[in-house]
Amino acid sequence: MSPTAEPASPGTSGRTSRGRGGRTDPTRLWAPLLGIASALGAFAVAELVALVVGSGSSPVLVVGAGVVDRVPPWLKDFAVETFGTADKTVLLLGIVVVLAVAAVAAGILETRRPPWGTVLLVVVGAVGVLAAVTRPDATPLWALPTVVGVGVGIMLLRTGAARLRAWRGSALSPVVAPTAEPETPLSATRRREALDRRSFLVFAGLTTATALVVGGASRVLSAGSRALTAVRDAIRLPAPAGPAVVVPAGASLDVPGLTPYVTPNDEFYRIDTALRVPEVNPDDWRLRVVGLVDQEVEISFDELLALPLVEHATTLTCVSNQVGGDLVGNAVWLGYPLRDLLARARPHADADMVLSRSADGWTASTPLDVLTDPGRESLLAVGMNGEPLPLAHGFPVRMVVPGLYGYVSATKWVVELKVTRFADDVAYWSTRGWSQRGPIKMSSRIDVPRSGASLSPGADGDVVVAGVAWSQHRGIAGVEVRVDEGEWEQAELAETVSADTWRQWSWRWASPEKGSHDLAVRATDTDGTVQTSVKAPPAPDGSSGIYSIGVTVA
Ligand SMILES: Nc1nc2c(c(=O)[nH]1)N[C@H]1C(S)=C(S)[C@@H](COP(=O)(O)O)O[C@H]1N2
Ligand SMILES: [Mo]
Repeated sequence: MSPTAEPASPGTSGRTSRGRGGRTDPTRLWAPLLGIASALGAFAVAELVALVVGSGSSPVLVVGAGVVDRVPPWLKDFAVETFGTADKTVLLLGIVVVLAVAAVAAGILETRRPPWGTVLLVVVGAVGVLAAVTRPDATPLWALPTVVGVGVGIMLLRTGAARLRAWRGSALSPVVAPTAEPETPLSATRRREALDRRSFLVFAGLTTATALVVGGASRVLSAGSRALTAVRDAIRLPAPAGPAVVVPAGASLDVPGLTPYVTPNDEFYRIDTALRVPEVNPDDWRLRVVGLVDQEVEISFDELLALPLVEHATTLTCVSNQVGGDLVGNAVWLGYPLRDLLARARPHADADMVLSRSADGWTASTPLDVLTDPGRESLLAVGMNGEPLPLAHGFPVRMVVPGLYGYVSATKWVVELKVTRFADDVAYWSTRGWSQRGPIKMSSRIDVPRSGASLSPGADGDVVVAGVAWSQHRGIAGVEVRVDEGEWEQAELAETVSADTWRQWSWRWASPEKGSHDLAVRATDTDGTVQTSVKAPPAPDGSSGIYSIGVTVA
């Protein structure tokens, strides 16, 4: 046993004698809690200030957004793959945990070693300010919520720490000469301790209560999205000027568990860098076409709705989708052809790209010739499956381009189109290791049966295998299924409304043998190209490879 473990050391014996009567050091419990209470106060005030400064300037959100922007491709892949659409919640939780640890540390430091708690808060505040002012859509004012919040937090922390130290002093002060003048010194000490304790606890309690009330109130007041939802609900979209999309019954096979041909809006995958859905009021919305053009164009939402709109079904796909993954969805979009809008602006001959920008500063680079192609319905979309765009899918206006991954084409909350050149401008994900151009790779997926399923063949002894396949803009011409190392066998294709959507397929597996089997699928497009078996990860330009699952026939 080490010598310092003996109760003979000065520190230990001193504390033992002072701790008589059950009195212990109150800072052990209360210093960390003081840190948390001060942090709550800081955040409540920051949220309140953020209300005035503007949505998006709230400290946790700007720090989160800063983290999102600095995430390397492999980590983005990992997060999307592991947490799916919950990746944002996980990130925000992570930030809250880090902040809570910092708050506890600040409470302990400021109580024990002032002013190190203050120093810690200043450092955390500096990070927050930096994150805020470097947001692409930030004004210098965005520093204000963090500055005011941290200022208030430091005040609370210092005041609380001083009171806590006073309480500690009286709680641990030695009881002098218990034999002389019985009762008096002891009760005097206790009275002082009680006063100090009360002074601290009232302060800490008031701080916490006020923080919760103020924080809660700012949250309620910031629920502007409710107001925006009402605005969205009141919008009546015009009918398309051209033919409406009519989905034939034959596009949807009657196989339970098969992905529907048209994805309902509330089941449509959502991918974007926005931690809080940007709130763009259609009354304030403007789209500007700028850059290498003869004529800059600006258009309002009402002007857009008054133009002849077309309806077109397009299947969106995320470049982060793994082979067999579900970051893909099909919708009927209503919008104005981008080629018509660009024609008004008259792009210069040396331009080859359109850099589209969203209200929250995100960008995508789309080849100009894809957008001006008379044979391709690239839309400035306002409607999705017969409704105004949902807030999370780009309300009030987004881009939809058949055949390109979303990260280079599908800008939500779009506010600017800059006609430019690939040599001169690089978009958001392309500065983070992803390819500048992103045509969608042909792919196919088995939805039924599920991977790992244990199957009992139907009355006829057969098993139905079904799924979807896509090769946007070229279109799917065939799908084949293979059992184990057998031959590729032709599946049946459902109907489709255009080459820009996926197609359902099904295949009847006749009298499968009992035991474990692998099922694989591959597609062929209308050019006769067969889906590659070469495996590629999502980064830098989309996954490839053959999807296969294991099943057991009982
Ligand atoms: N403003 C903005 N638009 C964006 C993105 C984004 O991060 N911000 N992500 C893009 C990506 S990567 C994809 S795959 C599609 C997804 O569109 P969805 O969420 O409507 O499915 O949106 C694109 N548009
Ligand atoms: Mo994406």
